[in-house]
Amino acid sequence: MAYESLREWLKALEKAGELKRVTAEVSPLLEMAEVADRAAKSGRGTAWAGGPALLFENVAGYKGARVLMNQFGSARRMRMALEVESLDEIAKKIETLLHPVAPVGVMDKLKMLPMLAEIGGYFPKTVKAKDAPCKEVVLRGGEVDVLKFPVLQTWPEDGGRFITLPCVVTRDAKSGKRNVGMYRMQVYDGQTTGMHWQRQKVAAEHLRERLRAEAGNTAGAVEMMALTAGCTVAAGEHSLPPHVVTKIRGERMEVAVAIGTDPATTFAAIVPAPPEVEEYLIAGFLRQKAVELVRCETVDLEVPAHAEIVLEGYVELGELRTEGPFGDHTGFYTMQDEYPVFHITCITHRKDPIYAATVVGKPPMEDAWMGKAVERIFLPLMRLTLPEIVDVNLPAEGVFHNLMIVSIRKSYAGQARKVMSGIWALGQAMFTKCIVVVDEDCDVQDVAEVTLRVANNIDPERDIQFTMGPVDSLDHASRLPNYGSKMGIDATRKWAAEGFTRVWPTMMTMPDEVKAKAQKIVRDLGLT
Ligand SMILES: Cc1cc2nc3c(=O)[nH]c(=O)nc-3n(C[C@H](O)[C@H](O)[C@H](O)COP(=O)(O)O)c2cc1C
Ligand SMILES: [Mn+2]
Repeated sequence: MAYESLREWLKALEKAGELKRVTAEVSPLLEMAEVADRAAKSGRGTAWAGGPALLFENVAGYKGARVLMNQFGSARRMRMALEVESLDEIAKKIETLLHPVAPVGVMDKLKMLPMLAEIGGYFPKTVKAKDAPCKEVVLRGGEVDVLKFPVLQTWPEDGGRFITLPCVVTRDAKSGKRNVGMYRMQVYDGQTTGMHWQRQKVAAEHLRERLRAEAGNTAGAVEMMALTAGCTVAAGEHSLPPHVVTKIRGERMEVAVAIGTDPATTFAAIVPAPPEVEEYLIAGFLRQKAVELVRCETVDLEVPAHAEIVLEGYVELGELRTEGPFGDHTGFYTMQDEYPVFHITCITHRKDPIYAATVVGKPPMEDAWMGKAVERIFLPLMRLTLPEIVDVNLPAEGVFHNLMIVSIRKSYAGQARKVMSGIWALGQAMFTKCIVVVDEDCDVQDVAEVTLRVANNIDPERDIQFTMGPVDSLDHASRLPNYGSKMGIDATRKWAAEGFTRVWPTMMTMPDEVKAKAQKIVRDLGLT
């Protein structure tokens, strides 16, 4: 049964022994992050499985408040969150949806009906405000103060407090479709926050769409882009004509933010889905039950009815403010940059809201498990474009955009390089700084095996492919912010068709009967 809310999820975690309550007084400034980091990394060994979820019940300065952290921080909890025994189950389900067997006769068509009916049931439903727990308390005007919630500061040199687990809802002005993305929000004051959607993300495109509509395409595309997100061109340095700036300035794009949603919805907000697919539908698909939505009070958007906290407001077109620094999941601080500003017009919340947060930092941490789930679920989608891919590994230390290891079934010359190009063209995989391609007989999940293959199999000058393209805003080494080089390593066996004329040696293995005999002798010696 799907978890309707964060509370139901919390109950399930406690019942499964996956939750620890923290009764000691802990400050949301640095202390909570350090406790959560230690919990996330606890039990770390060769088979690190992640520590428990934490419910802070004694928050310094916030009497009665509760904060949930590390809810996704273990392999088991990630499976529980998506209600599967193995994440590959979801991948298989997606594969069935993507490759329906073409119906031959009437009977086959009839057989497909239940599947279609099931998909129909995943679309979100809208409920009345009176049935939406997220509206138990409604705050407007002078009552609006986001700092009534224990928003964390996670690292000492951070620019301030940041909302770290928000589901940010925007609408595409053209298609009317909603997007839910997780983009951190720096709290400037009780009514104002930053909106850290990177330029390549869907909400940033929604904003650009509005800018294009307001400014017209003649006004200078570069400047318009600069005014949207994460750009070092300061707001005052653009060359838009003054009348266009005046026009853009009073315009708004509505935004709503849900904090503390059911786990499938929270997870859907980080999934790098195609822009046309609403995350509410993805959440419905993942939990196999429609997400209940409710209309916002002051903006034309819908939010999960069972959310703990909802912030409603707008981003003013063309307004930017310095965001950061922020201790990020690379283990480094991401530096200040200019991002849009979120103005809060209304806050609604449950009577005793549970604030949900995460801390990112040097891996492995909670987001490693979310990333692993994305890795598994996206494998069938990658295979749609690149069917030769056998398996993929995004090691936690590669922080998702720095390192991807793929194994392929190689059938023709140059195929490893074709796969690299394909990955760099595949949605958010565009950010991948380093791609390692190995043959299908190499287990990509075994990083030691991969290291051995790569180091042995490459002639560096021949097998390393460099290219240029967009890079993650978190990359601090690229020559320019958001733009730099990438590297692909072709560690597959080289073929004569690729100009390799020497003999390629085989890897050593023992005959099975020798292995069996040796195994028995070794076991008798007490060795494993
Ligand atoms: C904890 C966490 C924090 C994140 N913070 C940001 C962020 O501040 N800015 C951003 O652009 N992406 C951030 N991401 C990644 C996005 O959520 C992810 O790229 C997502 O697919 C974006 O949704 P979209 O494709 O609908 O734009 C974060 C992910 C996680 C798990
Ligand atoms: Mn999206």
